[in-house]
Amino acid sequence: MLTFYHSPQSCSNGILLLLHEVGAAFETRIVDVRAGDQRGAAYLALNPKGKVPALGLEDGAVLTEFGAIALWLAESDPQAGLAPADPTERARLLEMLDFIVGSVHMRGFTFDKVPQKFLADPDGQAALKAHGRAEVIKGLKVLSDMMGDAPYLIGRFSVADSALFYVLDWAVQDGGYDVPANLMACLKRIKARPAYAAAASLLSR
Ligand SMILES: N[C@@H](CCC(=O)N[C@@H](CS)C(=O)NCC(=O)O)C(=O)O
Repeated sequence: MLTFYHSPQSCSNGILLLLHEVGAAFETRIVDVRAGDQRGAAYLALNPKGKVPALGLEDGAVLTEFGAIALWLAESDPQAGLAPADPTERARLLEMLDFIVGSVHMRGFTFDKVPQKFLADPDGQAALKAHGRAEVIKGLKVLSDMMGDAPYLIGRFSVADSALFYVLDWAVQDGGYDVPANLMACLKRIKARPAYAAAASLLSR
């Protein structure tokens, strides 16, 4: 059985969705990042990065980083078709995944949501927040253009959409962002998937 370290409403929502997409057997341990659980000694002993998501494997190893966990889950169930085998298609998938997590999330939402983590000065925080919001807006436009008329980022549901899912949810719920129509339609599609219904009770607090 896998052990999933999760904070509802955080980026680990995307991994929760994937765990259900592949029908994994797992137990969930809540690590409430708003309460600071990720900085507790017990959690740091298993993930010194002090972040969620993390995934404990059956042999005791612990995987961290959204992209690594997402690809591991895709490989655990090749039949689910969550990551293409073709090298170029796979590189495109990684390109999207990395852009969503590394840029839209880390350089956009992180600065928008928690500028106080980086700067004490209120004016500096306001500037950082504005920078984060501009990065999110730019990122959503890039993703919208990449998706075009397709139903999902690479045409069919993939691990890239699990990352898209959590950033779109943030954009709609906390951010008041003007989300492009094709991305909104994709979010609606993701929420109509059985995995979303299965995950629902642990997606929010
Ligand atoms: N690069 C990491 C980022 C993970 C991350 O930033 N997680 C946030 C929640 S969305 C977190 O754990 N924040 C707690 C903290 O930074 O103290 C990944 O890809 O998994």
